[in-house]
Amino acid sequence: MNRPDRSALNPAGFHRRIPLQPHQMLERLTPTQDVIVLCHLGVPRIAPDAWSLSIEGLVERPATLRYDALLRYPRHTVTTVHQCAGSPLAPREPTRRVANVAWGGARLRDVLDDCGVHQQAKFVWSSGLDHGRFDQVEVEAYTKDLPIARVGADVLLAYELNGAPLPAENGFPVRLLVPGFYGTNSVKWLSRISLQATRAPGPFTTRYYNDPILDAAGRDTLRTQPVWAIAPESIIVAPAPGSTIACGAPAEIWGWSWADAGVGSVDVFAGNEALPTALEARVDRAWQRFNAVWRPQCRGEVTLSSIAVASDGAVQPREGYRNAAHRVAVTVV
Ligand SMILES: Nc1nc2c(c(=O)[nH]1)N[C@H]1C(S)=C(S)[C@@H](COP(=O)(O)O)O[C@H]1N2
Ligand SMILES: [Mo]
Repeated sequence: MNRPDRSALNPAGFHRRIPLQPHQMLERLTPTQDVIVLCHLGVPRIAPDAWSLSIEGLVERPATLRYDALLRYPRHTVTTVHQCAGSPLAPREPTRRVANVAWGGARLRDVLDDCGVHQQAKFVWSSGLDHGRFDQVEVEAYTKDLPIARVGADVLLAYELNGAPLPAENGFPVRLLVPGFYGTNSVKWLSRISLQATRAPGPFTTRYYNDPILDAAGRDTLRTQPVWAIAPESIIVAPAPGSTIACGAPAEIWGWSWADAGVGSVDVFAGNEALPTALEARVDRAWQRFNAVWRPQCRGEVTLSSIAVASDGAVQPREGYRNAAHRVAVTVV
């Protein structure tokens, strides 16, 4: 059915771009053209003066915010790791689709304060202007939720990426941006915010993006948890897979690590050998560089790996989860 009130999608349908492999993530701040793009339903094309955001639900004063009014709120910036959780159809598969970028926009907190949030509101529901079919399911709008306690200081109604207006694919003119949560929660082409007492219905909060909770033995407990906070993770940028390393001489192994809580330490391994590893402190919510020095023995193929330990003690798993350790095979000659 043709619905003229709905935004045109170009392209329509699932659309994604994964420009960089870990060994290509050389830059601290990812250039915009190298940022991952993930659109379940297509890319709406919206002019700023045709855009507005409705704020409704458990608020004293529901509002419709236009683009120029949004720009009058104080501009806030956050540099943060931006990571796709991977396919909701393969939630335990590591994909390492990640970037580190600067976002600019208005604080959601400031806008909500002007609307007066009711005490009973516990969740922020957010919907985009994209619509269509994903995995055989017909979707009216891409809708996500987050706990209201999370809104705090740095959840943004973002209109800038790396100091320029958002590209269409990344949510132009305005997207939600939840620093420290997986990208899936940061709704692009944002059109509606609704304050509610419960989690949002809809496929992207109920059917997809809920992880099975496993017990200590790795068995499914039949309970799930939403894919919200980014779990501790690290990637080895250099050496690249398949590199040849000279034996005897010191070689540097370096990469990036991140977690919602920040990373407290990283352990780098050459085979089973743990290497002394230095880690920089977190600035804002950016990823943190680690580096280790290795004096390889002359022994052929070696697998390098790294394990991040978050500041709250959570440890990156070796396998079986989306944040499982990254392994890089190199040859020592
Ligand atoms: N409206 C809408 N927002 C969305 C999506 C979407 O399909 N529609 N995809 C989500 C997913 S899964 C990710 S990983 C991020 C990707 O953001 P980016 O394309 O700007 O990198 O957007 C999220 N926000
Ligand atoms: Mo994603």
